[in-house]
Amino acid sequence: MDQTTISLKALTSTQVAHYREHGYLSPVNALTAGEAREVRALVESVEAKYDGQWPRAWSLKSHLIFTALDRVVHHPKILDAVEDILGPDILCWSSRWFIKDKNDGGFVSWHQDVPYWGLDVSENIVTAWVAITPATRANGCMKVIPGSQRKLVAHREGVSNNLLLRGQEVAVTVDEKQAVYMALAQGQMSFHHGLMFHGSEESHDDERRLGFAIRYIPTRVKPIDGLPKDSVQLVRGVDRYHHFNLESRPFRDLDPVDVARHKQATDTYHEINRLAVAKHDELIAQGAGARA
Ligand SMILES: O=C(O)CCC(=O)C(=O)O
Repeated sequence: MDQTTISLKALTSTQVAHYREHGYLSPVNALTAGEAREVRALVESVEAKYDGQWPRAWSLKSHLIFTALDRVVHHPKILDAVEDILGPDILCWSSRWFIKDKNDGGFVSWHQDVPYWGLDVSENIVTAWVAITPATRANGCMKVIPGSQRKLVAHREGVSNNLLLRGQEVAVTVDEKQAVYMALAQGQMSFHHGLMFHGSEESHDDERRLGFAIRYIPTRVKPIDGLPKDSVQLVRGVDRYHHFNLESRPFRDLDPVDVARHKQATDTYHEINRLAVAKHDELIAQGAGARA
């Protein structure tokens, strides 16, 4: 989409140009501090029932089973800004919790996202990373390498203590001096492109770091051939392509029907994640990279 011919809803043309050139944008206002506090209260009430930890089974796509998280994924301030980046027809492909506590050892190695998602890597795929608590250098805010979104690179897996599902890490040297740290106030968000090199360090701070990462894609995005059919939620506009099954919104927390559908959706996610890895080398050999 030619961004110069549409009127922007939330971002300035300078912010959109920054995202397009550098692959990230931060900070962007999203939730009010009060809205973020309500989400934190939900998370901590759930954690209190499950040995003080957010259940692993609900790490992904928890917006399908909790109404407060559904509201975040559909929040007009977030979607207006996402629309400025992706255009009017938007799917939420997934969401994911990244939670760190002081000295828990959790970190995220440098990696790119889309190669693990079974989606066309040349597409403009964006994560809105929403700070449910303040994200700072001390508690391990996210860091990015500007401009790294232009090319898909090889990854290795199994880096321990990594918060990522497969412990993946780019198999190239990263110049840490180029890193930009995306500190956020409570309720703010950052955007990063799906091929951006990004990661984060361990927390050494008393302030918990609760990050809710929401993955948005334009409806036109094609899944890679040969994978199980994935599911997504239409959050704005119209889906004229029907590349995915459509997910429904929850009307109350943990409705058994929603919980069963959520399990099916996340099982498919894991299966795609596993199979997509095998396609990496093929894509790298083709010189795959970002179009947007
Ligand atoms: O929360 C973090 O530190 C990393 C987040 C991340 O890897 C992602 O949103 O893809």
